[in-house]
Amino acid sequence: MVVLTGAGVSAESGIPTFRDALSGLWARFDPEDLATPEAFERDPRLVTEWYDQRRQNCMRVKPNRAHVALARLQREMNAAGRAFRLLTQNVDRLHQAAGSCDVVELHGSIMEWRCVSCGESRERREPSLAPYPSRCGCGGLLRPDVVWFGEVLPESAVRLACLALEQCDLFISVGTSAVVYPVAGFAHLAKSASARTLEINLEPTPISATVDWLVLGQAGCRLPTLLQAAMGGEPW
Ligand code: BV8
Repeated sequence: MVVLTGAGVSAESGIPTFRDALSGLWARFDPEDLATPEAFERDPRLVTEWYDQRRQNCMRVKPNRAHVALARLQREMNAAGRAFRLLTQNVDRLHQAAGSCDVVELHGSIMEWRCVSCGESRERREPSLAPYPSRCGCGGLLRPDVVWFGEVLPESAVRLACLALEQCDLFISVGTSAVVYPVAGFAHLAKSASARTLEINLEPTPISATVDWLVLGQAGCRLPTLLQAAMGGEPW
């Protein structure tokens, strides 16, 4: 079993989805304005401020029922000797906070920051990375260790994801708009490997016509209900 998650899984924890993250103060920007190497080059102060504010929000919130259900699903699948892999586009590390292991972070993590001068990369849990632009102890500029538009995904993450997709017999996509490549193509990859495919989302997406089952609703509600029906046991 392979589960792919997007920002919709973290929405009920209080993390704006990627496209909602550009509402309010940031509404006048679009992803290309902030989540690209060019934007960082052009205005490192603006970009590091936006990412640090998102990082701070990630440290304030807790995993929701969808994260908890996916962590339990992994435990139950492993206990039954079945293969399970969780792939996420999310950069918030809430899956790990809920107890999921070996999570494949396809787009990196907003909790990890890298110095563009000395290359030091580590998790940053301090309250703030101000003053902006955020700087390393060596004086170099810090950037979030996420994959920006126009950047390639981590080779190890892509390799693990492709291996899992080639071998899976059930692929579940939860809370992603399925518009960002190459991850948006994963449902097709699973299907071409003869896996059955299921999507959970608030609304249809470009993969909805491809999947075998589309379940509309909130991930924090639909996922536990589905797993209760499929796996039984204690309420999910
Ligand atoms: C690459 C990290 C090679 C940063 C992110 C033309 C065609 C095809 C591809 C391209 C193209 N032009 C350019 C490209 C490539 C580009 C791309 O796909 N662009 C798109 C916009 C067309 N991709 C790339 O650049 C990738 N790299 O291809 O490298 C290359 C190199 C050079 C040149 C070309 C190619 C890198 C992409 C990674 C970008 N980084 N994140 C950060 O977080 O700031 S992507 C960002 O959007 C998110 O991280 C996430 O991964 C992605 C998708 O967002 P979602 O997670 O789906 O969130 P979204 O808000 O969109 O949707 C939320 C969904 O949840 C909605 O459907 C909503 O209904 C649902 N929902 C909400 N609440 C709930 C819910 N569902 C259930 N329950 C709820 N409660």
